[in-house]
Amino acid sequence: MKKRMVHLAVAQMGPVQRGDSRAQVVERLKAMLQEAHRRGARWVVFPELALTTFFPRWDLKDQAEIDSFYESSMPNATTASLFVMAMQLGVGFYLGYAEIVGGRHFNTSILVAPDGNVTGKYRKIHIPGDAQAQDNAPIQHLEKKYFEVGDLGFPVWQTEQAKIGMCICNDRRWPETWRTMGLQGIEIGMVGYNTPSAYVQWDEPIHLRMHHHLLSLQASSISRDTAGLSTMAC
Ligand code: CDV
Repeated sequence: MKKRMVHLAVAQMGPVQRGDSRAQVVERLKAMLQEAHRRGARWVVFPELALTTFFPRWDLKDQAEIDSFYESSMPNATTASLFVMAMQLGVGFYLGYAEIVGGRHFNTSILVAPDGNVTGKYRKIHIPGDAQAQDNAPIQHLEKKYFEVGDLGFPVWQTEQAKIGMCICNDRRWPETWRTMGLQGIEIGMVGYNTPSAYVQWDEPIHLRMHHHLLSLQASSISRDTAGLSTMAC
């Protein structure tokens, strides 16, 4: 395999509050894209559901309000300037967002090439949490209420720099995610994630949370079918 140098960045954006607008979030993403470019990055990974607050933590009742968290097209009027900036800077990116298509709801990520074009799309397969709110839970995790299981498999995409695959958060903990992409020759695995500080189904001690996160990525990167894989998690 020919040796290549590809500069990669993960853009840790901090929390998005329920009152934050998409336009405000996009400005934050653009500022991080610019900083990553200044620091030499060619690809940037943004988190899971990056355009809004992580709404699965609330048991929302009003369908119109629920649907307001999803995007029906990408790019769209609010995100277009991020794509234009990426193209002008020649920086590709991974972006996680909630997608609504024909009344179906997915937790989605896209791969946007350094020329600004959408090259790949992935829909989260390992949907964690509950379909119904748990009584007396201090924080809900209702991804099963808001998303169906992704229907696009685990593809990889040949870009100018490398063969890139995507998954989303909980997907990183399951071997079939990496094996499926490994068998297709993945070289860089991009993972947007949003691991909550408290999870209703699993009381994981705080000191183990980062350990298990890194363990999943490192073990998957070094396993037989993904030898030489770089993982970028944000
Ligand atoms: N957003 C996620 O998929 N979070 C899961 C939690 C719920 C276990 C994670 O793997 O971090």
